[in-house]
Amino acid sequence: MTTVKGFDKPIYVTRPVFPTLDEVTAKLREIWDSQWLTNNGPQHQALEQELTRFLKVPYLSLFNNGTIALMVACQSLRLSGDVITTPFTFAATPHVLSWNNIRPIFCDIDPVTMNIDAGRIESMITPQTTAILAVHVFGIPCDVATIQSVADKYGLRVVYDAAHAFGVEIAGRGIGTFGDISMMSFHATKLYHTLEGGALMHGDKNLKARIDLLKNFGIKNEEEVVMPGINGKMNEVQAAVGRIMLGYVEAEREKRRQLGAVYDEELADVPGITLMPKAAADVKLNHQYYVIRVDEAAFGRSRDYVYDEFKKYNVFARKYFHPLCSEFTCYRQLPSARAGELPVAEKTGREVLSMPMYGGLSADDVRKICGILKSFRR
Ligand code: T4K
Repeated sequence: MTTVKGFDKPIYVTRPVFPTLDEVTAKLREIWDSQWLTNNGPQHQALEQELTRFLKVPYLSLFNNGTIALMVACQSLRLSGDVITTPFTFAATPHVLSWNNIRPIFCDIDPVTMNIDAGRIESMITPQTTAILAVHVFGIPCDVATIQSVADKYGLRVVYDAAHAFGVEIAGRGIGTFGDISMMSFHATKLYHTLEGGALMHGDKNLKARIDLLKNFGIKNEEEVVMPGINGKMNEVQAAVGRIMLGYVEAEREKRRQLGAVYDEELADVPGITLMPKAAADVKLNHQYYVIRVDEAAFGRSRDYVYDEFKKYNVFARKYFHPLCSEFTCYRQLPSARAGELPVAEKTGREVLSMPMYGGLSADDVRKICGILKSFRR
């Protein structure tokens, strides 16, 4: 029997992409020379233009993080009442609804893509429903066509949490062009980052003006404050790092694509392991995450066993997204969150495991991680 060895150093689910210190120092010098640190400075203006082009969207507004951006998206569309969303997401998604006094209505998910089950949305609409807040989970696009047709039929707004979907395209169209507004997160753990940061994307010039007011306290000029805004501004250091990181993102995407292919190859025939879902042929993915599912009956071990056992080998995978948002104490009393209402999400939450995925890993590292996983099988 061969014994599988662990790693000498911890292998985390991800590591941020770091630009060189020289590049950062040069940009910091520009900022010091400009004597401008925040409030729509030159780095901010430049990054906004660069990202608008890169992400192929008509309009884009930068934010200090993705959560505040999504809060402002709800405010800018004046959402209220109930909003249909997914339980299989990061806490920020339903939290922004709550912070806007909106009740999240959890809809079950698709068993393959793990995104909101677009075919179920219509049955959940009531007179209180004002919008659909869908998430392109792990960068796999939602069924945008079905979601839009349901929204059009009932006069609902569509907001996408595209936190995971930087650089994703459908048939050459930027993912941020679907729905009324899309949010992206530029958190350090994302494929592309600005240390912390985020953006809203949409196709409406008037909406951009409103969003830009809302993220700056509603200040129109020194004499007029025209709406109750918040402080959602990205500062110059974040924007400068973002400009540097644009030069890294395609290489990082390609490295992750190659590592994803190694996972696919190594785990293809392992009973009880479901690979990262594939997208339609016309989708350009970002390969940010590699997520497997562990079927306890077929694999002989549970996801929790795998997660715990991996740690003994210095591998720190993550259970994104367990617990489901509908299982949080602040939401589990909602009728849509009752046990048994969300069977696919509940099963997925028990089975998913985000595997280490970042450009600093080698193909051999991934083969070793897969070897460790296979050694757990009973
Ligand atoms: N919507 C969705 C669907 C989201 O996934 C998120 C964020 C949001 C909205 C909100 O966007 P932001 O407001 O964050 O812009 C991480 C991220 O903090 C969070 O941004 C992300 N989703 C979520 C999926 O993952 P944690 O609590 O798992 O992060 P943490 O600190 O445990 O980091 C994960 C691993 O990364 C660590 O084990 C080690 C490594 N790491 C992390 C950091 C911060 C480093 O090596 N260096 C670092 O600096 O939430």
